[in-house]
Amino acid sequence: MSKCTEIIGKIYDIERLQEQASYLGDKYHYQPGAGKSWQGVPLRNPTASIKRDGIAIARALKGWDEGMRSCMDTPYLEGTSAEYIKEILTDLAEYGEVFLVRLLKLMPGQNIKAHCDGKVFNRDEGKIARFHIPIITDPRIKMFWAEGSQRRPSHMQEVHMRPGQLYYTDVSGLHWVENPTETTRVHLVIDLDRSEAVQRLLKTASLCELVSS
Ligand SMILES: O=C(O)CCC(=O)C(=O)O
Repeated sequence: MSKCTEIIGKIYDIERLQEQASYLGDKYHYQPGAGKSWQGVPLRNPTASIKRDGIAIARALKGWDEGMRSCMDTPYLEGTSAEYIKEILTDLAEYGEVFLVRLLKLMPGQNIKAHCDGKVFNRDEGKIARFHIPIITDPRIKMFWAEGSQRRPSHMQEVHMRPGQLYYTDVSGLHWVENPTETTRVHLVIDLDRSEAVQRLLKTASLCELVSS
């Protein structure tokens, strides 16, 4: 089964998204353990904290019921500056409860190291479905999935996610991101309850091309 799925018909206004991301751009915080190369702006988390987002995320992932289900808007989602992002979240809330929401920024020439986020994100039996909406990207920036090891994978998938389009990603297995360009990649990353409506949405979606297997 594909690890990445493009959701047909879910395309958002890229100009409005870019405008909001540029307003929020100077509010980036470090992602836990990722140094300065990969940064995030917390938009929803279990403490509504903008300063201790790493701890809030850890809490969310630890006990998904108490953690994820208690996610709240942070101050960055207040006011008109994030109005369009809020519209998108309202649209997606029709499918499943909205948990953690972040703007994630990967610096030029930087990679997100290979890692697994756990069974809770599994496409078939997980409890959380992770979606991406790319806001700023370049066709050369790709996300990879591998079965087995990164160096000697038995299966591999490589996907460029196009701006403004909604994607589902299964981050339960080994995955990583490579940005070999001069562009700072910015994605809106949204975790939803893997409800029955979300599962139906995934069935009507197109599978991203498998480039090697
Ligand atoms: O693409 C991103 O910024 C994050 C991807 C990732 O590694 C994850 O969701 O765990």
